[in-house]
Amino acid sequence: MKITTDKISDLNKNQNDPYSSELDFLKNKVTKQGISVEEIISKIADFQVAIPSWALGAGGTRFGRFSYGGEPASLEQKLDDIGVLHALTQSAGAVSLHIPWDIPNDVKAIKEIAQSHGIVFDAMNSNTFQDQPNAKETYKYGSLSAVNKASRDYAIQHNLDVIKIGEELGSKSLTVWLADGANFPGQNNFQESLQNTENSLKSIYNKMPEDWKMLIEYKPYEPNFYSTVIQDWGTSFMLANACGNRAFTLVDLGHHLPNTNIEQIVATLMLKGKLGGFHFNDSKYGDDDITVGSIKPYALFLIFNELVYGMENNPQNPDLAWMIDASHNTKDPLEDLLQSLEAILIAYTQALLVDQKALKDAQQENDVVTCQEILQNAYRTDVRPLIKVAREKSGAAVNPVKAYRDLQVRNTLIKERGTKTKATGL
Ligand SMILES: [Mn+2]
Repeated sequence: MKITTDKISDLNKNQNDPYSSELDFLKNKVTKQGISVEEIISKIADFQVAIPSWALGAGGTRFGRFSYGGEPASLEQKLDDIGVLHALTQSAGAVSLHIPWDIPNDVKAIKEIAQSHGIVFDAMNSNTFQDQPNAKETYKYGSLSAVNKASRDYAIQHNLDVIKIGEELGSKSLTVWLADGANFPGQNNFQESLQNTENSLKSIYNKMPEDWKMLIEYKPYEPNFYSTVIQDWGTSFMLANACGNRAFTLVDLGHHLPNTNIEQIVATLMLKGKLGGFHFNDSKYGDDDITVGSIKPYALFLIFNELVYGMENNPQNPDLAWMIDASHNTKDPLEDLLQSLEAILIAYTQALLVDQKALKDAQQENDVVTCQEILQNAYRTDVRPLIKVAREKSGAAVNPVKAYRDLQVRNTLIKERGTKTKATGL
């Protein structure tokens, strides 16, 4: 299914959602604060988030999986689904692939489909957390960290294969997330596991093309419950430094223990020029992978406040690879992704409204009350009219979820693909 720009502009014309009076009110308010409305609108329009190929079908828990029907069964169909999201929002202009599930049969054809939707290939993701059919070595006891050299070499080669596929598609980065760790005390020698991981990552890094980046993700627990080899940002940072200046830490919001101050981690990494990528989701307990902003929107805003500060003040940090990393057990996956994109843009826009100069002054005066007032003044601003106008200007739907429903996207996908298809890559 392809949504044309004509269809979207018709929907925008006929929508019962006139937002012009709210927009005028907001423009007045923002202009009085000395902020350029046009600059904010163009920053919103420019913000692009990658959609991972594994978020387009119904996810699941280890207890079960409930299909939606019309799920993409091939890489071509996954790109078509992201094309729908991008047509509706103009902010989902990238895909992040997961190998081995997304190996293209015909690279040229896949590139053409992506191009027709305005989608570029963002970071490539390797998978060494499970054994594929006919695998010659096992990852049961770890991959890049394994005591068994054959398993380590097999995992290194897999990452190099992923880079090769990514090069053909035009990707420029590799994301490494390891499930490696231990379920029981005494199972692993911590030092040996970490050293093996460092050596393996260096082997991959040294063979990466010169214009590629390596993004190293961390996670405190799960699937291993006693220890994880790359457990936190400090370990990832250390490994990135050991590899070289094109290796960076990747922060996934769900990969922290409860109450971790993620905004402080972001600030620290950006100061050191080592924040490479960001995975969005939300959680109540752990790596819940639920809709961005659905549980802790204020935390998301505080994180964006540091990201915006870092993007403006830390030229030593590279442009960030933004991606949604979520799973959907009870919502239509595409509607869920639309809600996530909305939440990301809201938090980003609110952070753009923070009066940085006034905040700095208040901090220098140790005026704690004013510091909080400044942050919460931005957070409590309903910025949605700015997002709507940015969308309308860039040819997206003013209200993407409503447009998705008005256009009967899910029903059309079910008619095209049937009810029994299953998206791969989870
Ligand atoms: Mn992630």
